[in-house]
Amino acid sequence: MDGVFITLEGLEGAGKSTQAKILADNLTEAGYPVTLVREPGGTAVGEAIRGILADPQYDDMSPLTEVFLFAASRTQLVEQVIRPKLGEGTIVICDRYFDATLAYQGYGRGVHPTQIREIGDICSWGVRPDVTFLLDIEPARGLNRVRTRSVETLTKLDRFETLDLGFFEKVREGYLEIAQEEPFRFRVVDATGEKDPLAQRIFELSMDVVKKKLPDPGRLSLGRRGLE
Ligand code: T5A
Repeated sequence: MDGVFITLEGLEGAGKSTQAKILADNLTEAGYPVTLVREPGGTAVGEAIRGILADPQYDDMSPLTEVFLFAASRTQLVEQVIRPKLGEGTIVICDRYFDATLAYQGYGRGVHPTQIREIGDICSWGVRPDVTFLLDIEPARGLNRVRTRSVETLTKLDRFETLDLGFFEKVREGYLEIAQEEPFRFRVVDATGEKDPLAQRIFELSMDVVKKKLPDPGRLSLGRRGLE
């Protein structure tokens, strides 16, 4: 049985992690099996790679090196978690996926999109999201949320969070273009409002996709019980 693959994209501070967690809770409460992962990371190898990518001491990292490191983390995550879980009929929610590489390393850093797509195809094993939420927010507003959190939690900003506004404006433009190219997969949502109404909207839009692919959880559990 095939599961449902949901990804969340957007700039720093857009609220992806917050919304991914709420969506996972809501879908679990609705009775579906759910796995929540993030990129880069989501596996032991991926989290180690995340440490290198986030470390401000590597401010001379070449854009193509970034592409390969994100790709390495993704390969591990797809092989170890995403593909097996989808194979079991689980809903997999991933906080960022291959669109982030196109937006950040492509539009932001200037790596050629053909190179990114070729590497992306290899590292994702052809596993594509069923639906992708682009949480759209003005860069300054998103970064403001992240900087406020950094002060409140006494955590340092990572290598990306210290980049200038111009970089994030290019990334945002890139995301919006990518979304326009694939209107059937993308749902662009305004991320500037309150958390709860946004969470409700994302849940409803997710359910439209989930209901088309998975049996309703009532029947799912009856079927399972029947097999015991
Ligand atoms: N990257 C990643 C690439 O360059 N290429 C790639 O291929 C990939 C996969 C990852 C970095 O790597 C880059 C992109 C990133 O720069 P990360 O730490 O995972 O680093 O970065 P983000 O995914 O951007 O995580 P953030 O935490 O910065 O942003 P989120 O997840 O969008 O925001 P969230 O939910 O953590 O919320 C941030 C703050 O805002 C508040 C939250 O409480 C929190 O304090 N908040 C709201 N406040 C007001 N209203 C709302 N609606 C709010 N929603 C959340």
